[in-house]
Amino acid sequence: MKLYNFGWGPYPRRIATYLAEKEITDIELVEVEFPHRPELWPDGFLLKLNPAHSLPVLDNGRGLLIGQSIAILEYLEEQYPARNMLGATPEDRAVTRELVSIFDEATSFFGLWARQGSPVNADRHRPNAAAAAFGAERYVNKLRVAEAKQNGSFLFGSTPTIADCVAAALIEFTSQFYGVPLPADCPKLLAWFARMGERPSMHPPKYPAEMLEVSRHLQEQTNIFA
Ligand SMILES: N[C@@H](CCC(=O)N[C@@H](CS)C(=O)NCC(=O)O)C(=O)O
Repeated sequence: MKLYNFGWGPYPRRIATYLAEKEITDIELVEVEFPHRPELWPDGFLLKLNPAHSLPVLDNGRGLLIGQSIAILEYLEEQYPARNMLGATPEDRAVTRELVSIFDEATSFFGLWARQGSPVNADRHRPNAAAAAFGAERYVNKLRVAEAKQNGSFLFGSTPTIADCVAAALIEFTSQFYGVPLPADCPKLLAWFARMGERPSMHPPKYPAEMLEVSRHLQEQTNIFA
C-alpha cells in the first residue's frame, strides 16, 4: 500500500499519528509538498480521484484509492487488527465513532475560522470576518461537547483509539500552527492533550517557518479568543 500525505496538516497528521501508534511500517509513504501541485503527482491520478486534490490518499495496491482520512483509518483498522483502535464492543465502537465525528466537525469549523480569518490563507481563500467568527464559535462549541464526553486516560477508555488520533492532530494544529490554545473551560481536554503530547507517536511536525510567522497570530488577527 502507498500513502500520499504531507507533513503537518490536520488531516494528514491523523494518519501519521495512527501509523506511529500502531507501529505500522510496511506502507510506502509518498510525501507531497504543500500547497499542493497536482501537476507533479504521479500520472495525475490523485487529481482524477478528487478534484479538490486533498490529502491524505491511500492506494491499497489493488485498485482502490481512498481519499478521506476517516475512511482510511477505518480501512487500516480492518487490515491491521492488532492493537485494536476502534473499540472492543459495539458500544465502544459507537463512542469512538461519535468522538471522531465531533472532532471531524470541529476540524471543519476551525478550518472556516482559519481560512476566512488568517492572512496566511488570503491568497487562496477570500477573507470573511463573519464566516470566521461563525467557524470559531462552532469550533469552541464542539470542544465543549467533547470535554463533557472525555472519560479515561485517553478521550475514552484506557487505550488510544482513532478518535485520539483525529483529535490530537486537530489540537496540535490549532495550538502549534495557529497559536490557538484549548479553552480554559476544557480542563479535561487540556490534561488529555498534555498526556498525548508525551507519546512518541506525537513527535511535533515541522511547519514552514515563513507561514508560521503569520499563522500563529490567528486570535489577534481575528480578534476572537478561544
Ligand atoms: N475530509 C478530508 C479533508 C482533507 C483535506 O482537506 N486535506 C487538506 C490538507 S490538511 C488538503 O489537502 N487541502 C487541499 C488544499 O488546500 O489544496 C479528509 O478527511 O481527508
